[in-house]
Amino acid sequence: MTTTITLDEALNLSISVLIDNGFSKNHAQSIARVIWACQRDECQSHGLYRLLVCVHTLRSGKVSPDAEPEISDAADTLVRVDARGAYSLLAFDMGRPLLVEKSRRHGMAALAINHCYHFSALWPEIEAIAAEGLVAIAMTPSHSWVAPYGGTKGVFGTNPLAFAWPRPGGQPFVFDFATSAAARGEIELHRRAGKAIPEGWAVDKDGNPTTDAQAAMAGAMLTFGGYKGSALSAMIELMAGPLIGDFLSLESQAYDAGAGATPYHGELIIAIDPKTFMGPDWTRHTDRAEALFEAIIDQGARLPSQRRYEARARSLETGTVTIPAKLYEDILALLK
Ligand code: NDP
Ligand code: PYC
Repeated sequence: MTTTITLDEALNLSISVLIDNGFSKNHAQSIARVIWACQRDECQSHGLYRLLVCVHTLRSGKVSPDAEPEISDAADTLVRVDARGAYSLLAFDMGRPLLVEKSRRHGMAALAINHCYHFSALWPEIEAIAAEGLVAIAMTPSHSWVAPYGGTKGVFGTNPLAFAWPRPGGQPFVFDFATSAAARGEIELHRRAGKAIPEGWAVDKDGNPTTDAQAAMAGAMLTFGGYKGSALSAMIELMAGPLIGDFLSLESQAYDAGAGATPYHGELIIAIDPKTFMGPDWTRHTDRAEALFEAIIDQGARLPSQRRYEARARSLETGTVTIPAKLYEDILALLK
């Protein structure tokens, strides 16, 4: 059973749920915009479902509903934003203008968000940076749910890695994926729907392969691409953890102390100005990038984000989104 609501209702409902539960208007708007965009693009694991997670995290006393982020101009090529124990999205919104300005001035720059709770997909952030004509890379740890290749106990987070390449006159080339075989949110959605998960996503608490979503959540998730995903996941732990002076996924899990709240750590976002790197010949080089995309599409393969852009066009055309009826009921129950 599903429920269809308008895009306007999806946004207003998200803001109301967050404000009713105590989030400040600024936080509610930054969070709701990203949740809404994910639902519009049919990214179910990070769409309206995340309202349940945000409210649970607030009610467990973990996330600040109203801390104002503190921005510091840490170096020529580094912006730091201390989220001060609140969700990451307002910190990103506030740090982005200085990141863009520094990238244009110096060719590249990084934004380090510290001390944030982080629940969101990364593509809305890097898409916003690509809209400024910049290349972007983002990464973040989570909780230590994922076993390293060859092991059976959680060490890594689901650690998403996202990349955006701006394209002249078109939507950017974007990928954004967990370095685990699937995002934790996908397993949670399978559990809610009473469905088995595919083989290769997880092992149970005794280290045996499982397709049971509940057993997977009690055991350990597996990396994508075996040892390659495992190494990438370790890189994300290091780059968005110790490098920016913030928690590893293991430390986030320990800090959670069984609350089952959103992970608490940092995020690293890097922006690169292609005009600075490519020099005066930059249009020739962007044409060469376009030739790469054509070589992919011409043989019937698709670009990452094509499904998402098609979903976006569909949602904008109908003016609606569709979610499981039970999820809609659970969200309405959060209103006060
Ligand atoms: P998916 O496996 O669903 O998709 C990952 C990427 O691969 C997307 O860019 C997708 O494009 C692309 N893709 C999928 N199929 C194909 C194909 N056949 N050909 C080309 N490209 C393809 O994502 P995950 O489940 O791994 O992650 C989902 C979300 O979860 C991400 O947005 C991530 O940021 C978020 N996440 C957030 C975490 C956090 O701590 N904040 C932790 C882990 C994940 P398309 O969308 O068009 O299908
Ligand atoms: O789906 O793996 C996930 C996730 C973790 C934190 C936010 N999303």
